[in-house]
Order: sequence, then C-alpha cells, then structure tokens
Amino acid sequence: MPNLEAIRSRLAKVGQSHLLNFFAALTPVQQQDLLVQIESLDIEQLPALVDTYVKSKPVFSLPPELGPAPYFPKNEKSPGRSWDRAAMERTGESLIKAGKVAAFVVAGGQGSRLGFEGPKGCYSAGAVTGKSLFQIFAEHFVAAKVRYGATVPWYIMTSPLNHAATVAFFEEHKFFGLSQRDVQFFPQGVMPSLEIATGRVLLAGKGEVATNPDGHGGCVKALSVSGALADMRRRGVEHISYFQVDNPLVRPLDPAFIGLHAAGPGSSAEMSSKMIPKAYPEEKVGVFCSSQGKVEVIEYSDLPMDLQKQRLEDGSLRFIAGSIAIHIMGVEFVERLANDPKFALPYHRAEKKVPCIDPISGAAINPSGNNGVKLEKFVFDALSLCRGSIVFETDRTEEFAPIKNAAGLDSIDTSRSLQTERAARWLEAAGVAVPRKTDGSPDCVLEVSPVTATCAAEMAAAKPTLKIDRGAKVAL
Ligand code: UD2
Repeated sequence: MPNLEAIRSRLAKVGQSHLLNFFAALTPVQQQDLLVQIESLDIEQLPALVDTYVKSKPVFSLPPELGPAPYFPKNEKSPGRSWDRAAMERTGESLIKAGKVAAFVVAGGQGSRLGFEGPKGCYSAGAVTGKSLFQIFAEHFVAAKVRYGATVPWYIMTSPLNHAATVAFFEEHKFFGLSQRDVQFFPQGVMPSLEIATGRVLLAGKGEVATNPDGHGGCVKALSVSGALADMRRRGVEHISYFQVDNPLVRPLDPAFIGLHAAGPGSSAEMSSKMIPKAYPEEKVGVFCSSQGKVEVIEYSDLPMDLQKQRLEDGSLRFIAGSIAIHIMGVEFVERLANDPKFALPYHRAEKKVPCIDPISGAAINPSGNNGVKLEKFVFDALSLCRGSIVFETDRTEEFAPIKNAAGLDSIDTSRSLQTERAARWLEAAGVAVPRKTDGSPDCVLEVSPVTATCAAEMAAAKPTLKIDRGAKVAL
C-alpha cells in the first residue's frame, strides 16, 4: 500500500491536496485504489503543466522555412517525380514474408463523438455484414498467412478505460481466427484532467481522480513499458504498421508503402506516412509540411487559412497533403525515442466537458460547458525527430472511410458508401458489371473482406464471377 503521508505531502507541494478530501470516508479498498492511482500519476510535473496549458494557452508559431512536404505520388510515372513501384513492392512483400512487419492499432481513444458505449473497435462497420472494425482488421492478418505465408503479430493499444472490454470482445469472438499469442493488448498511459478555471485536478468520484488517455502519442512509451517492443525484437519484427481504429478501409499490409518506408529514396526507415490530397482548403485533417528539411504534420486548426487556401499554377492546393493517420514506424526508431531520457513529445491542449464531483461538497457535477483541460500527445510529432521521413500519396476511396460521428460527415453512412464505391471499382476493373444510379453511385451495397482482396489487383486475381442486381447487398 502506498504511504498516505508521503502522498499527502507530495500533493501539498503541488497544490493538489483536495484529491484526499474524502479519503477518511472511503472504505479501505477504495483508499488503497485511490492511493495507487495517485501514485501512478506524475504529480510533480503538474505545476509546470498547469502554468503552460491551463493558466495560459501555448501560442502556436509556424516552424521556420515552412513549405509543403514532398511526397511520392500514387502514379509512379508522374513526370519529374517517378519512382520504382515494382522494386518497392518487391521489397515490401519480402519484408512481410520474412515476418519483419507487425501491425499496430491505436484503440485507446474515448470515441465520445460516435456516441457508442464500448470500445470503438467493437463498432459494427461492415457495409453488408456488419462486422466489427476489429474483425475487419483481423481479417488482414488471417489473410496474410495464405497470401504471404507469414505471421503478422498484431498489437492493440487500449486505455485503462476500455482495456478489459476490448480483451473480452476478442475472447468472445475467438480472436477472429488469429492465434491468441499473435495478438497482444496493452493499455496506454493517462493524464489527470485539469479544471480550466483553477488548474486543479478534477475528481471523478470521492475515491477517483478524473483522467484521460494521454493521446496516441502515448504509444511510444506504452509500446516500450508494455514489453511490446521487446516482443517484436524476439520475433525479428523491424517495422510497425500503425493505424487508427476508426478506418475500415485501411490497408495495413501495403507492400509499396512498406517498401518505400524501408528502402525508398530519402527514407531513414524511421517513420513514414500516407497522405490523401485534401478535397478543399478547410478540410479538417492535419497537413504534411516541411520545415528545414524535416517533415511535420500541422493540425488544421494551427495552419493559417491563407496558407491552406494557397494554390499552385495548375489550381491544386499548395498544402495539399492531408494526414489520414497511417504510418509505419521502425522498431529501432521507437526504441531510440523510448530509451532517450530527454525524449518528450509536446502536449496538446483540448477543452472538454468532464463530469466530476465538487471537491468540497462531493456533489456530482455534469457540466453543460467545457470545464476541463485534457492534455494529449500526438504521434505525428515524432516525425520531425526522424533523420529522413517520406510521405506516400494514396487514394481517398481506396483507403479512407473513417467512422467518427454518429451521423453526417465521417459516419457509418459515409463509410458504407465508400466501402461500396471501392468494391465497385475493384469489381468493375475485374470485369464484373456493377449497377449504378444516374448520379454514378453504385445502386447496391458491397463489402469486400480483406481475405478476398486488399487491392484491385488481388480482386482481379480472384477472378470474381457474379451478377449484381440493382439494390442487392453483396459481401465477398
Ligand atoms: C485524427 C488526426 C487528423 C486526421 C484524422 C484522420 C489527430 C490529432 N488528428 O483526428 O489529423 O489524421 O485522425 O482520421 O490525431 N487514440 C488513442 N489514444 C488516445 C487518443 C486517441 O488510441 O489517447 C486513437 C483513437 O482510438 C483513434 C485515433 O487515435 O484510433 C484518432 O483519434 P481521434 O479521434 O482523437 O483523432 P481525430 O479523428 O480527431
């Protein structure tokens, strides 16, 4: 049991004594839980964090010599920017076959926008089958056994808030056919949630500090302390295919991208990214920029609108490369960061509604407006620490159909349409007629399992023969 007096005095030094206001009224078990929770937090850093992020707001300053990041175009024959796709695909494929590629999904987010109780990966996403996001991802690794004769170990970052539910979901579904020892779960760290008005740490209950996951950037530390990096080393894994839990169209095993990351011109094989051309200047995605030869992502809210609106002579956006949060990270790179005592990604501040209790009366507070500051780290801030980082263009319909909101933009409806459109393209390219409406959109609902195909070429190789009726729902 952590020492009560030691914790009391540490809290007093950082102005957070109220966390023990209800201690005497708790049961011995609750007391123990509270002390363990406080002990797990880095409370000594709180005064500096409160000064920087609560009492003031960090002002974003544009990095020097800012320009758009260069990227490998999806058309490898683009004049002046050609690259050897076949060679990169060969390299990527041989790395997958040799078991040097692991998959990694960050699934620790709270998913509050979706309004779904439970881990977001359990959300029913398949356009026809209603398969969960986790199942769709799992099928890539099930298929890799046949397609590449390879085991792709899969690491899943949860948060303390959804860890048990995530593991239970996999158990209930027998790991979707994967071997249990090739799927590993670990929770990310948390940060205390801070009251905007005072900088005080909020209490979720009389015996519980209000915390929030420490952002996807928390994965660098979590990969290390969980033993995931060590496990990768044991297995001979060199590259980590990183993706978010909300995108059912992600292609975690893309040989061209893996090849470009590992051996492409200008890549240090440390951390690479995929981008899609932004559809319009105001689109809410981070933008790949370059500053003094380094790649970085600048969040849309930080990049001045006049820059976002700049266009080249051909009319395309100058800052065109939108981040879809798909990366590959070198195991060595993550180890280097995690083992460097001076390494720290910056915090980003977000104002949120945080349900809590009054620290004096203990009354529950359900705030109607933002009362809390959450601090999070972003994984893409590690890009500027690379010696050389490459960006690879992909097609929106091929790889990006995120489910973030309950309705409207980036919802299950838009995702279903994109899943259908992508499947229609692949089927048409393979010679199958797809009924389309007068506006050009498919007059059917389609879903392709990653076991069937993960790209148009694999669909063509599967030689599909089927007739799709208007209004039909077809899962392949
Ligand atoms: C992210 C990117 C945005 C764009 C978009 C593409 C940031 C800040 N913005 O926006 O630029 O690329 O994705 O879809 O990343 N997560 C954790 N732990 C955490 C917080 C998040 O695992 O503590 C995971 C979460 O489960 C999800 C992913 O990170 O898989 C993205 O989280 P988000 O919903 O906060 O990011 P979003 O959609 O605002």
